[in-house]
Order: sequence, then structure tokens, then C-alpha cells
Amino acid sequence: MSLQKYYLLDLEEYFNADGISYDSNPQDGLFSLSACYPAEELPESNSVVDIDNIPIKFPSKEDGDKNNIECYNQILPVQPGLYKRLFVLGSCDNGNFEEKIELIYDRKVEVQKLYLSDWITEKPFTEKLAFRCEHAHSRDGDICFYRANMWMQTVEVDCTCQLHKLNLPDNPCFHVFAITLERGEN
Ligand SMILES: [Ca+2]
Repeated sequence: MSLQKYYLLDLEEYFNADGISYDSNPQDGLFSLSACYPAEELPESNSVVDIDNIPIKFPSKEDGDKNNIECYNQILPVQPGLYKRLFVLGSCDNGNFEEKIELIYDRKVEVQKLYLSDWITEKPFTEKLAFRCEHAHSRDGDICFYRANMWMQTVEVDCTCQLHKLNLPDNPCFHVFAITLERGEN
């Protein structure tokens, strides 16, 4: 895995939701239906993890920290440059959804589809499974009949134009935990 080929977005200031809690404090988080991801089964806080040779910066899982973006059309600036693929680590609550994501270049705006599956579905779209937790947390403790998944979706980027910004979907069921861009040829 060559980190130079990738640009890992720093999303911390855009995080507006907490979807992860520890066994010791299961109430510190709310992803969907009073439940959330179990921190114990996920990567270390703020670590760079390798998902099929793609580096992803995993957010903080610590109590009190926000760790994902509920999507309301937020505009994320990126380091201007040529990129060929966009990787989104995330999941949806309340179903599998398809929404628009806008890629804002120096000379044009491109609208792409972003498909992201439900966190506990057994029938996802075709994205990669990034993490699969064998349980979830409710306000009161463990829920052992859920398998809580995080998916990695890929979106093609036009590598002939300088990418400047991303405009996220307008759907709060979409939760984004990390974004990585693969650099094109400069
Ligand atoms: Ca939390």
C-alpha cells in the first residue's frame, strides 16, 4: 500500500454524528433504532487501515467524539489535484440507498451516483465489505442478532480535470466515516 498514491481527507470538523460506542458505555452513540456500532470490533481510533490495498483513515471511537457525517449536502474541500477514484467508507440506516454526489472540478460539475447499503443488511449493493461486527450495541448493552457492517464504495473520478470539492448527498440516512481519493497521473 503506497500512501503517496492516495489523499486521505480529514473529515473531523465535518463529523456531526456519533455511531460508535464501547461495551463500557453503550449509550455513547446512536446510529439507528437506538443502536450503534461496537467500538471493540472496529479499528483503532484515528488509525490508517488497509482495505484491499486502499488506505482509509478510521475516525475516533472515543466516548464523546463524533465519528461520521450524516449527509445534508455538505461541501467538502479537497486538496486540488487530479484524481481517478473516490472511496467512501460508510453505511446507511433505514435501507440501501442511491443518491447523488457532486464532484466539483475547476471547469465543471459532475453528478455521480453513490450507492451505499444499510448497516445491518444481508443484501447489500455491490460495494466491498470493509468491516463486519458480530454484534451491535443498544442503549442497554449488546444486540447479538445484528451483524453491523461498514461498506466501502467506489466512485470514478475524471482524472483529466482538477477536483476541488465534493458535495455530499442530501439524505441523513447516509453516514460517511472516511473518504480517500486515489491520485491520478500528474
Ligand atoms: Ca461514541
